Amino acid sequence: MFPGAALARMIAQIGYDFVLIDCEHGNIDDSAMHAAVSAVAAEGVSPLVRIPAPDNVYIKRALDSGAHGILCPSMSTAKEARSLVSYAKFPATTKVVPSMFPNPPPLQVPNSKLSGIRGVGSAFAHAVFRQTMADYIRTANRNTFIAVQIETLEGLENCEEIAKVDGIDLLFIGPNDLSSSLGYPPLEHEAIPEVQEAIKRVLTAAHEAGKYAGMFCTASEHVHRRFEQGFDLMNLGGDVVALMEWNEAQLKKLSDI
Ligand code: 3PY
Repeated sequence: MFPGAALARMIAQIGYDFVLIDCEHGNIDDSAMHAAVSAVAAEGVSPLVRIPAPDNVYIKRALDSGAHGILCPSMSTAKEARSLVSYAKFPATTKVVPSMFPNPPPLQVPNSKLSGIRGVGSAFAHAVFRQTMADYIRTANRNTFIAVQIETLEGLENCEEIAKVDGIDLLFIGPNDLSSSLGYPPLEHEAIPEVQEAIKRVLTAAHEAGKYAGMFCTASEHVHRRFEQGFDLMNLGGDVVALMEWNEAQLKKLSDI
């Protein structure tokens, strides 16, 4: 959530598989997002960007920075999910000019169901992937990861259809928003049976569609429990909370001074 390449690099060095750069709720602008993506990738860790909304501009900016994938909040319908995928995928190449492009055509994007409308032109993305630009363009449609958050009643009701959308790789539960959307206090979600049932529904929807399921977690015990339940990808808290909790705990121990 905090901007800064040094901070992003340090978090990447801790041992995580990915670092989520939060441009939805975090204090991270476009320029800080670029810096964090490069810093995380340089440590051999995957930079994922949580974009503010399912908007073509945000998606293009995140993927053009070289992010290995995006996480989109509040996905509501399969139609919206299809648009999201199309913004994140280059158009498949359907024609070649043999005289200009020897075998294999250097910029050809394989024709597949994942053809979209992503614009070509980033000078950064291929470097973050340690590829040539041509290789990046050829492989990005299958290498960039697309995750969507199920965290509203509407998203929950449509989660089976959203999971089936080609190109959506993972359904990620935002338990606090999901709890709010179901009419319960956000931070109490662990104790609310209806929210827990909703969480199971999303997990099942993802796996039945052959996709991954993930969940926002704030502590290692939560990660462990969700892993045992069958979830595939969890985050673990965040920088701001970690900083505050450590300081509060240490300061409390000094309260007798
Ligand atoms: C949620 O818990 O709703 C989240 O989206 C976490 O940021």
